[in-house]
Amino acid sequence: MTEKIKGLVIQAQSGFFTVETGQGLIVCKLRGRLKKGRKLADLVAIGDWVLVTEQEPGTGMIEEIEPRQSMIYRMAPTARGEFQQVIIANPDLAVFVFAVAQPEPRLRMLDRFLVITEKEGIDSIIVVNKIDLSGMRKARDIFGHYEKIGYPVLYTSAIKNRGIKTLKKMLVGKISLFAGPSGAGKTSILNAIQPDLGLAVKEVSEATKKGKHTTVSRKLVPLDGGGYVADTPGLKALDLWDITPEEVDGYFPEISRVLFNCRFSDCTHTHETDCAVIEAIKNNEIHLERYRSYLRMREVEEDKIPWF
Ligand SMILES: Nc1nc2c(ncn2[C@@H]2O[C@H](COP(=O)(O)OP(=O)(O)O)[C@@H](O)[C@H]2O)c(=O)[nH]1
Ligand SMILES: [Mg+2]
Ligand SMILES: [Zn+2]
Repeated sequence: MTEKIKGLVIQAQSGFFTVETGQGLIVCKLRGRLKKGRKLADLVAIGDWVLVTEQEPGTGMIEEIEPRQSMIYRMAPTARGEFQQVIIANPDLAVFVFAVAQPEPRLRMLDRFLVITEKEGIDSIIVVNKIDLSGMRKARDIFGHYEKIGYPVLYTSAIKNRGIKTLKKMLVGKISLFAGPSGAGKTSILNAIQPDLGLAVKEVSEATKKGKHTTVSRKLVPLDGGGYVADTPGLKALDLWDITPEEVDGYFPEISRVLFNCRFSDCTHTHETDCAVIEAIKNNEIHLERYRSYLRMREVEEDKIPWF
């Protein structure tokens, strides 16, 4: 019997998967028996750990797929129903890049990203870029409350090369995903970390251009010091949304921390007296802007809040 070799899927394109193993790169197809049954999700994606057998040198077959710890996916409508496209499996870190100005930061977008990673249990860090335009004080005024929630916040300037070394260290040995609005400086930051890295990585962005329906290749771009940055072309942040209003509570850490103290178990955290969430807002333990994002995700209209 041919020996099974463990490896990491670092590229996926039209049914071919490049697997990095201790014995080099092996370009694999998926063993037919793995494809049996109703297929409503990508069976293999970049970031998956697999067992492969080598056929010819450098080519082989994926025989087994290890269980996934987490993933970033989008639901794509097809004739046979919603298909779960896996953008990346098992990312270690999501890096959300926002500019302190130019463009003005949209915290609603950041909060949506954070809810997605909370749902999947993926560690997140917030990179606040272009501090050369604002100074630290203004940057902290806008983003400081995220540190209190527990998210690492890193203040950078790609242009002045500030904070880049610290960020680079945080990426070593990890599989990281970069996301953020267009113009925030993702490409510039990646280029500052490693020459041409920004060119190699097309980010998850809030691009407004209509996506072209071409077959995309997804890959992990290697970092010099070990680790990878995920290249996830053509994906819009809004595509990732698959969260119902009912589950939102659990994905705001600072809200889920206090809501057990509400007097009634069916508290809606909007108008009730003795609501622990409202109490925490009044005590500055929950930031009002976070609460606004929370309301929006729960599809509660702000003018329904009597104490606003
Ligand atoms: N002032 C300032 N401008 C920056 C900084 N980082 C990037 N930029 C500029 O912001 C614009 C968008 O940067 P880019 O890296 O393409 O953003 P991306 O769309 O997120 O990849 C470019 O004109 C950059 O030169 C920064 O730290 N400070
Ligand atoms: Mg870019
Ligand atoms: Zn409540």
